[in-house]
Amino acid sequence: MSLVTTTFHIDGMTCQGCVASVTRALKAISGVAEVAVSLDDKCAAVRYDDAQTAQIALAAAVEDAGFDVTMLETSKGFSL
Ligand SMILES: [Cu+2]
Repeated sequence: MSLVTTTFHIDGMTCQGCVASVTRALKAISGVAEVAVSLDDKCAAVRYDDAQTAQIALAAAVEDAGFDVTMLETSKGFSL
C-alpha cells in the first residue's frame, strides 16, 4: 500500500478541543493512517492511502467538523 502525506492549513481552531475534533474527523476516514494536528501552526498533516481516500474527502471531513481548510501540499514517497 502506498501512503501519501498532505498538509492542510486549518482556520478556526482555538483550543485543544478543536484539535481533538479535527483529529477525530480525519481518523474516522478509512484509509487514513496517521494524523498530526498543530494548534500553533494551524495545520494538519495527514498520511493516507490514496487508493482508499482522497485529499478532497479529508478536507470535506474537516469542513464538516466546522473549520476552514486550505490544502497546502501533497507528497508521495511513503510506503509501507
Ligand atoms: Cu476549540
